Amino acid sequence: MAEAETKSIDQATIEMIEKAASDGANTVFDRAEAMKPCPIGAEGSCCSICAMGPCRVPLPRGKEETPEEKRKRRGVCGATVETIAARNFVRKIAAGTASHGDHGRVMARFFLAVAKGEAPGYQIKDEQKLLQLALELGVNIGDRSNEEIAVDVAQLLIAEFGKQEGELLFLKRAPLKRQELWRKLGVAPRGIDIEVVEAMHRTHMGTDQEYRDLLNNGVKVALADGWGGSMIATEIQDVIFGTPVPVLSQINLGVLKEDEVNIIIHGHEPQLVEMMAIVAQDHEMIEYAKSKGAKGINLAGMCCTANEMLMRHGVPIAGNFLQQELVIVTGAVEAMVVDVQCIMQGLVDTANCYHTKVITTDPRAKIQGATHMEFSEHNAFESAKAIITAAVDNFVNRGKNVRIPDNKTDMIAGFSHETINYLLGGLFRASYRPLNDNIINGRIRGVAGVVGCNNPRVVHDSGNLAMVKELIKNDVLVLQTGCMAMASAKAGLMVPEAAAEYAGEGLASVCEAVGIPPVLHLGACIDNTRILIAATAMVKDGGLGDDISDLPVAGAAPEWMSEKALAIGHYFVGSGVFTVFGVNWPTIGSKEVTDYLFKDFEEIYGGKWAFEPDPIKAAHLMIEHIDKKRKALGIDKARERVLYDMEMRRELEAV
Ligand code: BF8
Repeated sequence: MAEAETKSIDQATIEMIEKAASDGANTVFDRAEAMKPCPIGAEGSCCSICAMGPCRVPLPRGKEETPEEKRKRRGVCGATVETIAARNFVRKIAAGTASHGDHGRVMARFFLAVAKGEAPGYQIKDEQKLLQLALELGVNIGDRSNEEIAVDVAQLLIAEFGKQEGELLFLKRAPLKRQELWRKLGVAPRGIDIEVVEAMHRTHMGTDQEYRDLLNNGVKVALADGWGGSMIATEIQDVIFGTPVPVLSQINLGVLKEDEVNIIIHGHEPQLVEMMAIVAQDHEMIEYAKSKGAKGINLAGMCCTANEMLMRHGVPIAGNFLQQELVIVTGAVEAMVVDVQCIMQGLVDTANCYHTKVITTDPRAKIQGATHMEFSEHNAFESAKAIITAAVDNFVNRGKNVRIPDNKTDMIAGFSHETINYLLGGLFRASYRPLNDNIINGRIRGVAGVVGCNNPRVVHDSGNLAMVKELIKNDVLVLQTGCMAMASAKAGLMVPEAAAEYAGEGLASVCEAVGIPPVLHLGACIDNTRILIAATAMVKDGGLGDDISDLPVAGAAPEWMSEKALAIGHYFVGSGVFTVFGVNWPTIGSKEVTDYLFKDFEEIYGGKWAFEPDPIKAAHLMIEHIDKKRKALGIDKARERVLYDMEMRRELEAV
């Protein structure tokens, strides 16, 4: 097997890893090989929060530890292994919540600017969703204009970030039983910023030193992400840019065009890319590109920005997280335009081997060696035009060393909660009833969310693909977001025909009847909140228990890498979902902490964590959990009947 084939299962990626090697370009794959993970940090046993350390308290290797040895295994301040592992874990959750929250805050302020007419070029696209939001939040509609209503809604949502008391408004969306549990446990978040700040305080040297308390507080912070910052971002983006509906597009490095100016947009916040999508089609801009010898301007997305553009405009996706440098290696990219989160600093180094310009656009995220062209929503058209002009001007610098892999795959995206509701029930009786019915009658065994990043410690895309294929083969409907959604799309799982090829008979029959793929793309990572809303809608529709923890559902992130992924996982667990992560587990250095998250949490929250690096075994943990929930609901027999019927059918066919 060629060396590159040990790093990815995606042909375009393999081809570009080989090209990078022959061009002398350094990528994440090379760096991952040169830099082995620190085993002490990886297990959560390194405490670096004060200058008496850093203290390393790793598990003893190769021998049983006596209680006396365990008692002495502490940091200089006396912090136990449990405290150190729990503090590290909660700090990561706080960082993830802060990242999603800061994205949500920018969106909320942008929403206010749009409502006040201070962001020319943008308007409210989904009036229906705005009015629903206003009703939900108690904003007066009367005969007021959309803009007047939007000002009030925006102000209420902005206030969520700095709120000091009470509860986040969107907690009321959760099933009643869940809300009561959160209140009883004292984990209902008051605001978004306050929970992040309190978590940073609690985990400071010498504050909270009871690991259970720390981990429960971690739930409070994570809920401020899932039912707070991320949910606010999703809702506002739908109102301004439109709620996604099914859209056909293509994915992988083959979406680049040899004879056009290729611009990759990479990051997370969609206001710039929305305007870039408009400017790239502007007649004057296209003529300008022609004057430089290009046939046109080709925009393609990377990471979550790609998901945003795909869901709402059908803009093709160039690739997922581990492909960000490789897209530059094609030699065909004039500009890599980035904003915040998941942007590797290595991009600049890779770009130095080619003609690509790396352009940072957000005041919070500059990169040494990149060109900074700040985007202003108050002057969006001009900002976007300046960036695209810089890319077009760079076309003449494209060298001869260009190779675009010809891999690109068709995909369908755009499965928002509203769309699923409509597809299942129709416009006038939109509901999750048909989904619940098919779960109850056993055709669909359960629902799984498979989300998260890529990680070079796992063969690129392999964890996702093995897991998703195993789940759908076993009649589990899969919902996806983020970079994992892209891995499935590249492998052809996000077209309706995939149901007949890969899904079990029960799931395939439902997909065929509704006309959907067995793997649904719900959007970017902040849109994991659509999964929370979908789960809540399943509870409210009836027949599957009265809390999210009763549902036959499970979650996973087989190739995760970011702190945001931990925040997402923890809010799913705190919302009652069994969640399994691959790659590594950041508290493995403490048996107590790990047991608390993997066992005790189920009794407290109805959801718990698990770690399983083998994706097939992980899929079976999810299926086992789904079956356990089916049994508790008394619907396990229905599935046996469906399978029996199929068996009988096969026997009949054989006769
Ligand atoms: O926020 S899946 S690598 S791009 S963190 Fe990042 Fe992970 Fe991709 Fe989107 Ni989510």
